[in-house]
Amino acid sequence: MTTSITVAGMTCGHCASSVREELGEVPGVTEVDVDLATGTVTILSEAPVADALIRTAVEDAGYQLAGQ
Ligand code: 9UX
Repeated sequence: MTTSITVAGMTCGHCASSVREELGEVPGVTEVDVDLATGTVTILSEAPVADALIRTAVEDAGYQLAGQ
């Protein structure tokens, strides 16, 4: 399935890589696509991934979900 989130504060390619790596380690996630210009992050997974796991991964990478 596909989950779209918006991540605030990513300004460079390294930011995008950090977010991609952390989210990629969440169980069940198969692919992560980051659009640096818009902050849109698309997560592909075998099954629904809990919101809390996504939020924690984003925060572990050093960023926040937009609006939080
Ligand atoms: Mo470079 Mo992106 O410090 O935060 S990794 S702008």
